[in-house]
Amino acid sequence: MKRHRGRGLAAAGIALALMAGCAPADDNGGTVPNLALVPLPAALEQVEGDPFELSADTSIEGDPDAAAALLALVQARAGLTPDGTGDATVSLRIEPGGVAESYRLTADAASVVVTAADPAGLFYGVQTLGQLVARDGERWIVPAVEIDDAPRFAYRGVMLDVARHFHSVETVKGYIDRAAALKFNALHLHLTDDQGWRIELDSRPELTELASGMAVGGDPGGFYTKADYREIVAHAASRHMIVVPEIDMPGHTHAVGLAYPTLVEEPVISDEIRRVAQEFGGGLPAKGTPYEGLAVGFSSLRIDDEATYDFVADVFGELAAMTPGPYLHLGGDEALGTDPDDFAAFVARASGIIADLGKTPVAWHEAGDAPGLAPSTVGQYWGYVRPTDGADAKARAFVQNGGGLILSPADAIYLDMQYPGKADLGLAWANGPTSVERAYSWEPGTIVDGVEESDILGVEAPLWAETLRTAEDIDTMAFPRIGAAAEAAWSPATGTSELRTWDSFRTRVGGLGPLWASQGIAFHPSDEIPWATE
Ligand code: TNX
Repeated sequence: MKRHRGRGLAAAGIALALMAGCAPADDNGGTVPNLALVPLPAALEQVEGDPFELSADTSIEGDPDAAAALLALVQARAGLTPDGTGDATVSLRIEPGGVAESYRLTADAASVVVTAADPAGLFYGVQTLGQLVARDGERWIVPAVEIDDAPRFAYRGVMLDVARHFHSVETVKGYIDRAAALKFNALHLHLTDDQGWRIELDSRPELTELASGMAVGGDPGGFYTKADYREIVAHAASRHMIVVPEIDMPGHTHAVGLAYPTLVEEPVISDEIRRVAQEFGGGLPAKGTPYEGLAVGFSSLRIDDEATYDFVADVFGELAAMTPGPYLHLGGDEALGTDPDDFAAFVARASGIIADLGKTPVAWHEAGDAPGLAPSTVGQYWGYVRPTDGADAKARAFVQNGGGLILSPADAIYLDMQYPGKADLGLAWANGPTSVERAYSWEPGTIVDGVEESDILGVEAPLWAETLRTAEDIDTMAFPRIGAAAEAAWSPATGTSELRTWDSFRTRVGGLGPLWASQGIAFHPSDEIPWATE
């Protein structure tokens, strides 16, 4: 068998096949598949030789969880149920010893073999295999390949805002499935904000009794019972994801005042708050009245009242007990209604409360330079790809304090930003609408000067929900741009091969259209992408 070899997909033939916008015809009148792999694997070699043919007679052997995941993918994509006993086998095995979350996938005419260092790696190998399944005339095939893959970053997150609009357990589980398929391993749930409190707590039942029933625009609210939350955590774990719950403080706390008026200050009404009320409606915030608008930065917990810290300890104590993952997120963004010294004192104490619970605090970048911030607090940077207003210095401060950094550049991977030419969903404050190309064209290693690769914990794509009411809205805003975030989080650095480029990505992501359609994902059919139809 003749082989074209080349590390990291550098072999010219592969690159051409991948970058061709459409699939050329082969001798059988079928098509030579483009390798629609997102995120791009660390190393891939396309082997010359016959592909593996997938049929009802194929036998899937090995790890039962991985086999079940593969079966579901193949049934959705190809309408096949490979439960045969034929010679053609797909073998799915764990072979401990490799890098965490890594896997190796080889496919040829006789077999497909996926071996992985751990269950997560095997799950990711199966996801890659699902992306490789392609129609070839009347057949379904897996092209002959050798893939060695492992993540660039340990933390690969998506964030869902369930506070501005509440989203059901089913919707959250669906988003977990979609994100895990792109090798994300963390779901950050933004559980509270000015418009509503979405998590039931035994120690503070008034929060959900009095502050969960509302949402932006007068839409219905809702909350997760503790059992719901545990169900989400368990579903995430089954897809190798942790849940990172966020209780946003000391700002974004207007809803807390509906349950505990003595814990919050009067809203601070700035000109910007008035402007947002004029543009988007919802009126001006008034203490004790539900807030249904889009303004941010007017509310604050009372910093000087010890009762506030009893509240913080109750809330994070209960959350810690039902969250197996290592992180609790305390928010800390846009606390414009809080005096800066008070803000610093608050985040220092809140992060200390979380650390004392045995968890690692996470905070938005504004909290980075607060004296007394708990050591090792993780920072989440939401500034621009080119930092403004000292946001990078604040992000750097977390690293100087012994913590890692999560990168969420707003003008690239805020998935709630409008698409160009599509203003019915999303906001546009982060440098205007965000094209798929802009979501892709940034490099995590060059955002914050003076931060080493090893200081970057990972990448997270937030999805704020002021304008998003349904699961379909979530799909539309996330897909395809979530693929760009997945690649930033998982794949080797931008430009390290000709495949880690926008030109390659747009073709690869376009090749995923049929798979996404088969899974019922309501992706935005962006005209930047050459979508494959089969
Ligand atoms: C900024 S960036 C926010 C959220 C909004 C979002 C809308 C950050 C940490 N906070 O409060 O929902 O913009 O895009």
